Amino acid sequence: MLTAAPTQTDARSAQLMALEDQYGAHNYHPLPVVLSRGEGVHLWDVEDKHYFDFLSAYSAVNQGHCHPRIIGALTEQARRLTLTSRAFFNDQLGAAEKQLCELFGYDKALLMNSGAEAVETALKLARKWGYQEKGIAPNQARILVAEHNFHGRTTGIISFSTDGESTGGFGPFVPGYQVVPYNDVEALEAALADPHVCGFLVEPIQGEAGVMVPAVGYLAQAAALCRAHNVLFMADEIQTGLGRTGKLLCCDHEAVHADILILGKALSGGVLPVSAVLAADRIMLTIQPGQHGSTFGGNPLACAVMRAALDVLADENLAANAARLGELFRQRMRQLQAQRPDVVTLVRGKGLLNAIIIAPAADGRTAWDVCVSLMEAGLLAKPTHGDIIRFAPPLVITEEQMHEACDVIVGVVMAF
Ligand code: IF1
Repeated sequence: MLTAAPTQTDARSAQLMALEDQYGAHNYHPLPVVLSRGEGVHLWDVEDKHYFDFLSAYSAVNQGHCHPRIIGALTEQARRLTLTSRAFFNDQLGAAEKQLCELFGYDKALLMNSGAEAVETALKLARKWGYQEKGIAPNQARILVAEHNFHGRTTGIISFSTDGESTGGFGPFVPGYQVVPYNDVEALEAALADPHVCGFLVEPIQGEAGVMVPAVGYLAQAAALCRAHNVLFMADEIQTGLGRTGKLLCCDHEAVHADILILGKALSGGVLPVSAVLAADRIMLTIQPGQHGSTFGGNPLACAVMRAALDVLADENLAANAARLGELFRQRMRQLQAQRPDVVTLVRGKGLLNAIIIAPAADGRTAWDVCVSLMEAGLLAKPTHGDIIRFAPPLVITEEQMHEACDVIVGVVMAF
């Protein structure tokens, strides 16, 4: 592990943090580290100090930082054609849509940019289908969402958030949503009785809520109930998809084929924003030309990058690697929990989407302080909701790197 001794260029980090503080909106509270280079599971800050990346930009960098095949596709396409708008055809989009549809088993794909845009697209699509195919009265469509959901930050999406931090001061909100408890089949079945319901939007594992893994069978039962009530099962796999939980999709653990599949983040290997909504013709073709779109949606550059990112996932068997090394990680964390139950109270996750719960120390130290100590020891992770630390390294991590990173985590926690 490369670690440089503190030098006067530490001032460089401070200078760059001050720039962001003075000229940037204060909509984040980052850990005090200024990154300047990435490769695979490795990051280096401006003082050339090395870190293991255990956040992967919230699962956008599954293929590892600056993967050469993806960067190659980016630079090759960037020299030819980056954007035409969808006013015209381009020579990258059709092949990219075909690759998506064949890989995930759908008739049609609609490409957008951010994850939130894909979620908004899915919501509009479910409503359109509800009116046109299910016969719901105009403007009466309802969409069910889970308590503690996170699907993005637009005013439309926070309209159904149950998190005060996400909603406070941003009203008024978009109507037509009903919240049901997560991981509760009976509550979902009761809510599905409403004939105005056209869709159920759910994360197969709730990431932001703290890597909440539902009971085995929940997804399969939820999908079956939706089908029985002629309601679209909509899986938001923006964070859990693309190998992160040890299968291509988290829904694959229960052989659930969502009516509407939502992808983002690692769809581009973290190189640029690409998101997608996939569905059968009976659903997707309810949107007619001119009824939805986006300037950059489906641009040639994004398509070339996405195709390389999907190839890397498959060719390097990243889902299988995530399954194997995720087991190893949880095993090491459970050993640590046994040694320091006063600090680590719970370990949970699937594949390489994991979290540990940190008990607040008597002196008030929290998960944030653990993350600062981890940063000083050369590993980057971020707390969520105060006492939970999410660990999500790129899926390219090797067994040796996993042990080395776990040694760092163990060292920090044992010293707590
Ligand atoms: C932030 C959270 C994670 C997502 C799911 C849609 C989106 C996200 C399941 C929207 C985005 C990001 C957003 C980013 C931090 C990160 C995050 F902490 F916010 F909640 F991962 F858990 N569905 N999640 O996780 O995709 O529009 O961002 O491309 O807002 O701080 P996006």
